[in-house]
Amino acid sequence: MGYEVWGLIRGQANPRVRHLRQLLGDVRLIRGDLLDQGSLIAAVERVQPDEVYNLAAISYVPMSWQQAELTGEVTGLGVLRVLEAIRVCSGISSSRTPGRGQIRFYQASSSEMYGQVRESPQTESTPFHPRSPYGVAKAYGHFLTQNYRESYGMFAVSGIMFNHESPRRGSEFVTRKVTLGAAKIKLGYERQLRLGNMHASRDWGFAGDYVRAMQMMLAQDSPADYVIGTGVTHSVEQLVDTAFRAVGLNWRDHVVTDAAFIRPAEVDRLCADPSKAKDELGWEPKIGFEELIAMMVDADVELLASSGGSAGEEFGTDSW
Ligand code: F7E
Repeated sequence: MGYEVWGLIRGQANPRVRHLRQLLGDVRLIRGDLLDQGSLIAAVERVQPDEVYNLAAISYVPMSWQQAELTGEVTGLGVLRVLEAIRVCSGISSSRTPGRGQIRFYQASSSEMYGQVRESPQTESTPFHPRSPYGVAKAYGHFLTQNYRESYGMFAVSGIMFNHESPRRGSEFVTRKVTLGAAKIKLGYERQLRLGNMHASRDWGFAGDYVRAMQMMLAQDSPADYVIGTGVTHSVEQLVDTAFRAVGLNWRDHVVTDAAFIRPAEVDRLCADPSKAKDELGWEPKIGFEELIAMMVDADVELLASSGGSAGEEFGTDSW
């Protein structure tokens, strides 16, 4: 698409950099940290971007109860620091002074903001009732993005992303935990998979489709927020059934529930209404649930076969 892409990395001798370079090829890396305002200003000054995508967060919901303050700092206030870096580097003062050539900003908002849902399916105007410190921090980032758009005329938009998955998903999240677990059991590396609430339901889509939506949102003539999801919901039990069937196993022979994975407050059921994205952006997901899970299971079988069963252990699938 003619993009020159820069990625922000944090920390000293960050062990993920080597892995990132293998995965991402042409992406250039620059140092910076969402906890450090100056580093973000320096990064924006150095790169002079046309578009900034804030996909960074502490994103594992259970961890947000363990490290609530850090989650607020990174997932919530981190958005403020990125917006401030853009504002300062663009020379925008207190007045509404949008101008040509302004930097466009995308914020990855989350369906976790709906939490205990007020209506179903969820649209851009459904009220929020977050159920975790993560959801609360995301709601802050969402409102702040709107506020910078309204206060300074910035081209700042939020995509309210429902769960988006791929073979690159960390193994602490339920889809990958299940596809990796099914593959390990199939290949004889493990016999059992321990999970939490099997009745929770999510609108799971393919991450590649969602990234396409982000880019479309920034290519519009005027800034607006959009719900991005498939409109189809499945339970964790249906997910497990689909993944185990993909490797010819019956999940009931292998899956046990474990209270260690039950959350202090649960989001029971999420389902997107992506009509606005369809009507205004022309966006639709290309990959459905069955195809997504089959893709993830196949990738995990292949990964395990080539790594001798150790795949996924760098993330761990322990209880929180
Ligand atoms: O849980 C249930 C769990 O951790 C999904 C993040 O990307 O999407 C993600 O958040 C459901 C929950 O994702 C296990 O209780 C049952 O109801 O895969 P998850 P999430 O919490 O929905 C949103 C949109 C984000 O923004 C987040 O950053 O599955 N569940 N048993 C389990 N979940 C996990 N992780 N592990 C289990 O053993």
